[in-house]
Amino acid sequence: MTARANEFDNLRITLDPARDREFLDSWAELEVIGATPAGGVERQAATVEDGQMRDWFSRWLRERGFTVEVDRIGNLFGLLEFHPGAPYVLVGSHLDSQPRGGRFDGAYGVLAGAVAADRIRRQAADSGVTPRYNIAVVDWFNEEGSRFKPSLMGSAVFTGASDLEDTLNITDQDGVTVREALTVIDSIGERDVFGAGDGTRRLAAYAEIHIEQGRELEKNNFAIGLVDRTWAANKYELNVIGAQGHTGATAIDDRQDALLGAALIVVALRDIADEFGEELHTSCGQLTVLPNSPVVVPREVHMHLDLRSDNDQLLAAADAALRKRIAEAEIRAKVEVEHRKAHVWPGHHYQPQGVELARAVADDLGLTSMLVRTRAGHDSTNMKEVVPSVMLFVPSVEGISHSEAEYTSDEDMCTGVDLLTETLARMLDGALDSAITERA
Ligand code: HGY
Ligand code: MN
Ligand code: MN
Repeated sequence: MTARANEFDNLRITLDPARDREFLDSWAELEVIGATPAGGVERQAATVEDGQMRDWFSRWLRERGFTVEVDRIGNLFGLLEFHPGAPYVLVGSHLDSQPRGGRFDGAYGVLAGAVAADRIRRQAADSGVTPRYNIAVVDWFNEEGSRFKPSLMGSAVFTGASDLEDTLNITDQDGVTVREALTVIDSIGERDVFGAGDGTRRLAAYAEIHIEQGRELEKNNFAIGLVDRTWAANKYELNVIGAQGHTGATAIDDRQDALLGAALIVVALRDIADEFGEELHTSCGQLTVLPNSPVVVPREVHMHLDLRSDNDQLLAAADAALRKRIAEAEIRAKVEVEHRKAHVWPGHHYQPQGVELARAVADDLGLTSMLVRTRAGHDSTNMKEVVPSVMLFVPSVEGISHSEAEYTSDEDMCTGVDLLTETLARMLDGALDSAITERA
């Protein structure tokens, strides 16, 4: 299905089954960590399985000569320093997963980045020619945001978008803090790996590869997605407050049913999506019902919702529609709705120089590529605000993600590793030096 070139002029990358094998052998070791019986994985942030994965990955890095360091929010780095003091090009993604998640989301990008970096290390050793910049590989802590909210946690602290202390004090549903959970898996460092305060100062650029989690590449039969923009997201944490009562005895008119209020909001989300069309995605992914007992009218429901769109104005209109429907739900169910927290990211562009660089590499490798917008959040969503960033996609079968049925073929993964290796090599030689970040 995927177009892969067999030979090129003046290029370091050629189709090479032995090299693919290196990636695939490591992948076979990695994908079983936290495996679920139905073919997925469960490695939520800072759980035992996430810790096992991080230990495996640290060993993998050390065996190949990387120096492993963990920063104060648990981001795990593998460093290859060719020139002491020179900036780094960072490449990676995340090793944590959703509950009963897919094997590929995040983990593919971390291993692809590590293998790409390792190929460049070996090439430098063989040729005696070192890149201009140093290389760092990263496993961002808690990209998924399932156990600890919000998502994109490690990269948000790294880029200064979130406060370190506040983040370390965030708790999971059992009241365990991020700090405690990271301590349990022995994965919390004492310093900022790239210098105090501003981790981005010593970075020249960032690259990430990921499965598409959508159908565009598959539908159009393209090998590579060049991500030029991210959809905006508004995530909300609501608390619906009613009054506890007897499900049999309390008169319907007397009830303040928090679950009814929550249900009305869930239905409103779908109605709003239907009304606004394909440019808006809405959902509620988590409800915590209190006391969650069969004969008790629920007194309280915590809800996590999200609204996403490529269009900022449409998102604002959807937000207004949702607020109106929440007010209606309050009246109908006789409940009060508190907005506890929100996590918002705007619909920004990636630097065009990064997109063009990746397109040129894909062309040189004989790979078909197309522009795509990411609807999912990625750590590059944070990184592109502070350093020139490249975001690449490989196809996802049927676009299925956050599911045990998530699948990307070996061939597509290996193609992505080749593309990433060459893109990284050019970034290490300064290909994105002229790109400007939005927040610079
Ligand atoms: O898209 C998301 O919200 C997740 O962080 N990847
Ligand atoms: Mn991901
Ligand atoms: Mn994910």
